Amino acid sequence: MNTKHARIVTVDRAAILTDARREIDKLDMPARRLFGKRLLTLGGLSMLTGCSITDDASVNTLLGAVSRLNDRVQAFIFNPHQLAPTYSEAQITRPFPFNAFYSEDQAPVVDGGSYRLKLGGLVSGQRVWTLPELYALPRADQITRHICVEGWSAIGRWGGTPFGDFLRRVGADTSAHYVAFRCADDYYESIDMATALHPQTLLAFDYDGQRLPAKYGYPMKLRMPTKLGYKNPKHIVEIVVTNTYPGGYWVDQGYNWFGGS
Ligand SMILES: Nc1nc2c(c(=O)[nH]1)N[C@H]1C(S)=C(S)[C@@H](COP(=O)(O)O)O[C@H]1N2
Ligand SMILES: [Mo]
Repeated sequence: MNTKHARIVTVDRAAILTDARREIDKLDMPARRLFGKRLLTLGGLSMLTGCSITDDASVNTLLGAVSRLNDRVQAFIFNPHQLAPTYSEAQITRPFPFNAFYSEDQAPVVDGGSYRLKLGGLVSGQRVWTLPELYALPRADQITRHICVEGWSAIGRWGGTPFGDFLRRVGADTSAHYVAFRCADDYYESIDMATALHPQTLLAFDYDGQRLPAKYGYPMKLRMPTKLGYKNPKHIVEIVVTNTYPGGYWVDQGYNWFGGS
């Protein structure tokens, strides 16, 4: 037995498949059907991803490749015109849950008076925006469901300005791949341009008819009913349009980047 083969047999095949299945289970339903459980053999996965599985580092490479494949499939099947379900006021979850990588009393305190939203990257109008200027933009409202991968979902009502229109207004290159967000806490996130331009993607300033309270992301969050909770950044301070993959706070710890729901 050569050393390479010796290393192959030390890899726990069942554990790899469990992890791979977890990656594929993050896909939404049509994509999951597309993959099917038939592909969930080590041979099938390594063929699909072009990875060999010889040691722990290669296993991580394989799982990363499964996740990136998952991104591409989700992007491919994402319908930019299909709307997420909306709900009635009576269906709003009260109180709406708070979630962050810290507890509620540690939510960042942002001073609205001195706040300036920065725009960067592939944007011709790289000026800063004050809150009153942003509040004067055309308005939209939605009652939609927020789904967190920690196992809860809740219906909430957000108000703000359609993000695609805002991107066009500021002269963003809408053929770029990514829109990245930096937040007042240590959070950061990035999304695909198709989702940025989706009609229900909202730069939200309000929650349930009031200014967003600190816990829900004052002074603004990106609200996307087509994406999982962790993709929706709160406390946005900078928006960058780019072709360089920016990652995200949870994504860089192994969550799937596309994060469609
Ligand atoms: N800036 C920032 N945005 C964030 C997070 C965070 O910790 N910081 N957590 C994310 C996660 S995992 C979820 S589920 C939602 C929670 O939003 P909520 O507090 O309005 O329910 O915010 C997302 N956006
Ligand atoms: Mo979440």
